[in-house]
Amino acid sequence: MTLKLYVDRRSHPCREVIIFCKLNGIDFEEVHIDLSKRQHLTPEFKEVNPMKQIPAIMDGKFKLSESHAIVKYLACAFPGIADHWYPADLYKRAKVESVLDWHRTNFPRGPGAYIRD
Ligand SMILES: N[C@@H](CCC(=O)N[C@@H](CS)C(=O)NCC(=O)O)C(=O)O
Repeated sequence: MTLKLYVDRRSHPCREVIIFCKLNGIDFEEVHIDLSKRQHLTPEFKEVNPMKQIPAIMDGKFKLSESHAIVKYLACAFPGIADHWYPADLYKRAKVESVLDWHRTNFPRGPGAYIRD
């Protein structure tokens, strides 16, 4: 059963999921959802992610969207993923969550905010 990634490599959250899989040797089938052709709005893709955004995955019958939720799921669902990605230790895991939340808030703002401030 192959993991399916619904992605467009022009999208940074999509690249996050692809890079995580490649770094960790997770096999996947890449399903290209071309944003410029509005393929994320098709009825077929809406079955995968009713929110009509990429990235999204299907692992067997399990469907999931949101890049951070996806990489955390993959870190737990696939064997042999190094602990440092999503540590079992509560305090270390909390630090990872903190960085992910920072990233969610600040990355979409782009570098302009840091150059200005
Ligand atoms: N918080 C989401 C963001 C997903 C997102 O904004 N995806 C964009 C591509 S970068 C998208 O699907 N845009 C199409 C739309 O919103 O109509 C994540 O991290 O996965």
